[in-house]
Amino acid sequence: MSDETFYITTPIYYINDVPHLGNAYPTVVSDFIARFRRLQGRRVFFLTGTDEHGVRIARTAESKGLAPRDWADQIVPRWHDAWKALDISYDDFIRTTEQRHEGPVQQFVQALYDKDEIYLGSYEGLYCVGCEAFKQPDELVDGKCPLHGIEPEVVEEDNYFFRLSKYRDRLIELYETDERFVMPEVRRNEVLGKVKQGLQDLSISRVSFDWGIPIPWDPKHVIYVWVDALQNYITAAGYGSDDERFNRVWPADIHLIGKDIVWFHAVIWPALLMALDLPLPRTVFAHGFLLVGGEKMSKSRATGISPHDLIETFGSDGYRYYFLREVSFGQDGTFSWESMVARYNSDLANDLGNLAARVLTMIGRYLGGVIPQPPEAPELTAADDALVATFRDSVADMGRAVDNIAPHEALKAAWRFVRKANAYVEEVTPWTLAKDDQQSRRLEVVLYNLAESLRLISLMVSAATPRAAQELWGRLGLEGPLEDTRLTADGAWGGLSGGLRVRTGDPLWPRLDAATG
Ligand code: ME8
Repeated sequence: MSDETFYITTPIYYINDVPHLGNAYPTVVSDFIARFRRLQGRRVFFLTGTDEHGVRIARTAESKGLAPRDWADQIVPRWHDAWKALDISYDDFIRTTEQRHEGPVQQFVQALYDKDEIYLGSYEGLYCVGCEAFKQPDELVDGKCPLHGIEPEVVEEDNYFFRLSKYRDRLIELYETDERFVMPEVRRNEVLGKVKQGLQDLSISRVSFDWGIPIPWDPKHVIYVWVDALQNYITAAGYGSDDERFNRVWPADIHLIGKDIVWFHAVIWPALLMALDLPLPRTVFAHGFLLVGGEKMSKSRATGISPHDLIETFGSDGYRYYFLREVSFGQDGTFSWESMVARYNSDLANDLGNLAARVLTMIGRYLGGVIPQPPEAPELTAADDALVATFRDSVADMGRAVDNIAPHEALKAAWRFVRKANAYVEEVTPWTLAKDDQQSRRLEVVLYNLAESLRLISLMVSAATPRAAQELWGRLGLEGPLEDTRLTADGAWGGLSGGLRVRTGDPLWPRLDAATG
């Protein structure tokens, strides 16, 4: 199992604009999970990218007076920049306009056609350009798409259709037998209910515009942007270009997406894969929306805030930590400046920042800055045992929470240990021990335990706050990138060697004033 590649994906984003907090959200969460799996020693493939075809992008480019391709080439670097600023450790970034994607997508669609999974028909429907999808009249509110607040356009054209309706029973069986296929459960039930009501065949080509991948046997049609986009998950893994790699990497373990695009991922995508007898992704996890003042944040509404605006104040770590910890993953979350400052101050500046500062300062002051030798078992007291027990429980809880795709629970578990270490300081009062010569070995033991706690905490928080974790690691006198460490090998209590020289320094997270910004 552990030799298998752990494959996680974000949605590939529309490039009608630069990234906003909503797009950064699944990207940060995927990065956290990818980093945590690497820490557990897994081979990881973490994919993100951009969705560049379709009417929406064609119109955006037109409004800028540019060809779609030129617009794409101009804006994609801004997406790279945002992910760099957030320390996103993706292994690959796919663009749907790349040859490595377009060729295999044509192969895929041709294979469907050859198997008679596709036929020519005509369609009349209401198309929402924001969703890049046809809408049923009962999905509209006051004649408008509830997600985009715009009236869909009437489209009537000859289209190729995929025989989606044929897969209804197999899909129902999938949702009913595999409870991890669509998560969380509320989304699985929604999808199950909707599919039970019936499935219509899916229009998979368009003729009225040409910004897309041509249908290989009838190039005046372009492939429907969603059918094109979904395939990024397999083309980046080697489908149609590198079979050996594809077999090794695919299926994805997690497609992390927002709840707005569950239908495409949990219904259309598995049906397309079933049609070609390809393995299905293991889990489609749909997270909730980030809301500002009660409204969904989006590129087309004025509530879009740039990640850069927040990174300036909170740093990449503070940004990542807030969204990972504050929102119950899977539910909607409300972003506010005040809650971000409060979370930063309480968890980062106070709990962890103070612990690090106190421990490093005491090692400096009482032990000349050198980590003492590890204690032998008989030297340990009940207080020490309780500290170690909390470490073991919280690291195990963290692993379970990541398995359940619950980053907020994972960090809650890590912080239980951070708070326990602070409570231990209060309990063993090293400053009292320092006044008593008889207690010099006891002082060494407790400061060893605290330094070891800091080492393990750097490991545990490194997937969420990689910069501070690396800094803390270095201040403990440990060398090398934290990214090369493994929980399996380095995550056992007692792994810290005596004799290392620690370094104090500026606060890891200076406290923020509530009025900042
Ligand atoms: O749908 N809160 O791209 P997209 C939380 N290209 N998450 C949000 C959000 C918000 N307010 N707004 C957006 C597309 N998101 C397609 C995907 S995948 C094969 C193709 C996140 O640019 C959320 O994860 O509209 C959502 O699913 C994704 O951004 C959609 O980004």
